[in-house]
Amino acid sequence: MDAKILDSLNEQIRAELHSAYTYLAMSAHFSEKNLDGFGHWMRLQATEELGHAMRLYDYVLERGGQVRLLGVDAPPASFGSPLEIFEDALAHEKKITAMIHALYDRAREAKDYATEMQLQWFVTEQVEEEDNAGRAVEQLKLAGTNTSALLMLDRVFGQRAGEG
Ligand code: OFO
Repeated sequence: MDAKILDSLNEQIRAELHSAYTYLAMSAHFSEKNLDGFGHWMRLQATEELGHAMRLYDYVLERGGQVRLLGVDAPPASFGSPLEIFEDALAHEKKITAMIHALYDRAREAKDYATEMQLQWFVTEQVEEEDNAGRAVEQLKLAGTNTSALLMLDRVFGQRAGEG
């Protein structure tokens, strides 16, 4: 595999692990605040992110490349309101989408068709990721400062089921 593509894939593994770390920190924060539904949602999201990292990890190995696990930055130690947290999640997903698109471009330029195919799954997944976070932001905006509405959303988010 092209060395630059391999570096970018290892970088993407790091980004997905960082996403998992970030969502796990958000989950812990929500649980500490007794918003267990949002905590559950974030915990599942962290698990999904780990799955994304492992999908790339397996792919690199399958292609005979070297998996290099890079350092993962610590997530923030404190968080704002539920709305601010989901706004951060949406902004984070937009950054991840941009990374995936840049990686896709690189695979195209290198005529690395297998990597391009692999990344197609991620392109589709990012549409869902942004949609999920975006809908949460809009719902939290609707709830505003209404505590009953917030608690109702917490219950709804607590019903999120894991994938597969
Ligand atoms: Fe891996 O999609 Fe979110 O970050």
